[in-house]
Amino acid sequence: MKKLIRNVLTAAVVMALLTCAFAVPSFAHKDGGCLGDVPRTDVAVEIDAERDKIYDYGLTVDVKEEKDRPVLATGTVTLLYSGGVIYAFAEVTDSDVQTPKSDARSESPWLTDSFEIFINLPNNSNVNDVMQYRIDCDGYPTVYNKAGLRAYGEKAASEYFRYAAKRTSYGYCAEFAIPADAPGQEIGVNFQINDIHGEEGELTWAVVYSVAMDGGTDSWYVNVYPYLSLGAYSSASESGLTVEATQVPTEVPVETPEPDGENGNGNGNSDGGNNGGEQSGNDKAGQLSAGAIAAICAGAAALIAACVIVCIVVKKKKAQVNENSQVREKEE
Ligand SMILES: [Ca+2]
Ligand SMILES: [Ca+2]
Repeated sequence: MKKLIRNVLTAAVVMALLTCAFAVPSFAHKDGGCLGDVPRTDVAVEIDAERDKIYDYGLTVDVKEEKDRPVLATGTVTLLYSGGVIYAFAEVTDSDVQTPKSDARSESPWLTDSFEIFINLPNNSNVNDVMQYRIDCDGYPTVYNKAGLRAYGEKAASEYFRYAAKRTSYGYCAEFAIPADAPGQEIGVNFQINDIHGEEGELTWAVVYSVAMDGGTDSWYVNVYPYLSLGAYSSASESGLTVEATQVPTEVPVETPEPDGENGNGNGNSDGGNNGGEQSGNDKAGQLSAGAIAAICAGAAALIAACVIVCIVVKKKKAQVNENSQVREKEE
């Protein structure tokens, strides 16, 4: 009897473990599309809001998308990779650059004319792994993530990246140096321009194109971020750009997420805790897939079924023992 119970429980545990193993979702996601390779370089880049010559050979990404609202300010960001650091030079065309308010800087810095870079270093679907770096039009830096980091201002943010910005005849430019220890690897990214305009200080924004959305991604919707590689197959020197075409990364499409145009993304860009709606949309990104949840439930059901079988067997055995003992008592 004990052997039977042991065998039933062992089978149930094995079944549950196998079910859970197959339930682990794939986190390598390509759904946003590939933006290309960021050339590696040995040429020094100065973080001074001036465009270094070497940027001419960098990877340039357009930042001009938004699916549902008008975009007024657009721009580009040009990227290089050197010594484990992403160098980014953003050029924003904004006809109404407004001086950031001090309370906006300290409490809601997305409500400033500013440029943001989102880095998902593991290129996964976990929104808590995304780092957000922002520089406003006059050079105020902020760093944020949904895992609890909130480093606003020079003293706090300087620990995480180097930065500079200045106004131009067409708007402003911002230059970033962001540590990213992932040479040759693919990382998820998003880029965003926050545009304050008009007497009321209205906010609109532009982000990078996502294949999965056929337009702009939402700020924190990591599932549909596009990705790029860091110095995987190209390099830049003062003599030009070299592309080693044989090392082009393989793009393997995976499960396409459900596009969520609304995404609860009230202003498309606020830092987590400041916008409950946006948080809900991104929580969705960090959740397990429906298939994974179903498989886990199936594993749990197998365990429960095994326990029920064991209980029935034990109950029957007890009843049989009682019956036998009663028979023995009568015989005695
Ligand atoms: Ca520079
Ligand atoms: Ca503006």
